[in-house]
Amino acid sequence: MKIAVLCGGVGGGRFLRGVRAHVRDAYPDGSGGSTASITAIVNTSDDIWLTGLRIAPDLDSIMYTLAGENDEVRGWGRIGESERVSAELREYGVGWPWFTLGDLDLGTHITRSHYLRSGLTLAEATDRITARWDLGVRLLPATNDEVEMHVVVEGGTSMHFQEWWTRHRAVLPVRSFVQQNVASASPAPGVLDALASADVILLAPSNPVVSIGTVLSIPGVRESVAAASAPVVGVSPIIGGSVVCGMADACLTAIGVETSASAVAAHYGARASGGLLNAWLVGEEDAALAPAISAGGIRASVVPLWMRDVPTSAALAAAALAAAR
Ligand code: FO1
Repeated sequence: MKIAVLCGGVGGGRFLRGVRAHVRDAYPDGSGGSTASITAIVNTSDDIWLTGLRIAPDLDSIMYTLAGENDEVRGWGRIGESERVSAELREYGVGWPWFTLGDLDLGTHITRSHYLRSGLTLAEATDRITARWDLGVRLLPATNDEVEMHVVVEGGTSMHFQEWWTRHRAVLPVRSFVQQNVASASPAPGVLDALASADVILLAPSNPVVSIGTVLSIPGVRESVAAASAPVVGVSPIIGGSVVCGMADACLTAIGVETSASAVAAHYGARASGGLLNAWLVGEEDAALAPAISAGGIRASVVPLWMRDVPTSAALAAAALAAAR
């Protein structure tokens, strides 16, 4: 079975950890792995050049989570991290003092920047970096082109998404999101093939605007998902009217979408009427929304959505694959 997962960072990493655990259990290959393959098509619009290094938060969050090296409490970065270099950067007055680059994390950014400066693409660099661990999931950036999400706040100031989120904690009201260079970007090699050959396509419970939205905006991707022979199943990133983590509510409000499991489903649209979704998983807290979602042409499943640990994430993955059948 070939599974393609469109995803962002924190929610994407936890969800992929569940998909991996589930397929290892449901489709074992006899040596601890799985006969199923998982390709994660990862958002890169959070990416940024800082102090000469290319930072790729979503690729790194997913990689660290699948490697078991992530800081589960903080939600991003490496476990056992230190911040000696970033203290030096602050003393020199370079970089962003509000954006902490841990010492171990810097190892990743230095390695990635080294590969990029050697002429490799982001996808090639990602293949080499992730080869350090047996992740059991192929991480594929949605594009090799440098796309960045910028936010125009009320009053007209424009800033990189990361500044809006990490410096201002998404409290500055957004006038618009500007997906820089997305219109001229190309899907990374392998992205469209992964979608065309998938048996199931999953939309992880990631930010529908900044993460999934950007991946779908790369020319050719939305069309490939819509045209794919595989069923498309999404997992709501909203439970009981609230985001699980991150700032999806502020992002949804900025594009005029209500922060609810049904509004996000409608935002992606029903496959039968030109949208993307065959099925949509909502939390038990949102069971009352399921009939209306199904009436809209998207088959709604009510399941426990909280990914507290690997078993609950694996159960969610199992429910998503069951909804695909
Ligand atoms: N998030 C924060 O809230 N504060 C930080 O200082 C911070 C640093 C950071 C460094 C590297 C990295 O890969 C991620 C980092 N994040 C930080 C998280 C990041 O902003 C989010 O994980 C995603 O960009 C949100 O989708």
